[in-house]
Amino acid sequence: MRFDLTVLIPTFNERENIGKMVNAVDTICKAHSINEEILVVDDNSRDGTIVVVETLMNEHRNLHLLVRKENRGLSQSLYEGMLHAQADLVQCLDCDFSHPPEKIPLFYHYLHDMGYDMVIGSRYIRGGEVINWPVMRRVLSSGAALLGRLLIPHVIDSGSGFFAINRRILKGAHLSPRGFRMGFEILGKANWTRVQEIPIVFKDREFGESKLKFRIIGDFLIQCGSILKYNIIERKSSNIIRAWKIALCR
Ligand SMILES: Nc1nc2c(ncn2[C@@H]2O[C@H](COP(=O)(O)OP(=O)(O)OP(=O)(O)O)[C@@H](O)[C@H]2O)c(=O)[nH]1
Ligand SMILES: [Mg+2]
Repeated sequence: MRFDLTVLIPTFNERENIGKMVNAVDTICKAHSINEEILVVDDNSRDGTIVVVETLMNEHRNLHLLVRKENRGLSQSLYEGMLHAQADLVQCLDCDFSHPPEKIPLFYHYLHDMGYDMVIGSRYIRGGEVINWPVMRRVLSSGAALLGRLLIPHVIDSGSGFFAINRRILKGAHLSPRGFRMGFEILGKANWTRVQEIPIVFKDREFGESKLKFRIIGDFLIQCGSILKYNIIERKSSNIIRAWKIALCR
């Protein structure tokens, strides 16, 4: 079967959320005539997430599951999911309802009808918002967004995690996914020309445990170094220069 879109949902111990999220995605896509594959990429959860997905697969023929047994990590899971996706257009979406699935048709519109290479759900542009986050979390997230803008200045919220791409931009790019910011890795190294941000309201999770650890700050700093090296020393990409040109011309 040919799919219009692959919705990639990374999971690690998301038993309380995954069923609701699969149903929500399916309902929204069907209502907008989007023939979607839902690909759950799980890092060998021990809480029953896998059984929930396997049961749902009996009623959702478009639901697929990839269970990874090694090298756990969010960005690695997303990358592996992108390589396994059956559609050219891929939407990444957290399982905990922090990313509103109702926005998927708008991401799809920008990719499919308007030909954008990447669409990013932004918490920090007009109309975007974060609800229920403690002050510390807001400070760290805004700081990381600012640091990201030193490298890719035309994108305000490179780390939102709610983004969609046309997979053609990955061709020939040597990504080294680590940490939580796969969208930033793509912005730094893949072959995009047109990127669009759309506002999203990001809500803190209600169910399940956070997997975020302080070490993702270190992962992000290493990732910034890797993107700088890729662009400036190895000259495998001119994304940083392109992003600065776009930002300065605005
Ligand atoms: N496959 C996989 N998924 C992960 C991993 N870590 C987190 N996830 C999933 O990635 C998404 C984002 O993780 P969260 O724990 O919600 O991280 P966050 O949104 O930054 O933090 P909180 O919302 O506070 O929990 C969720 O769907 C998680 O289940 C991982 O190591 N492997
Ligand atoms: Mg979350």
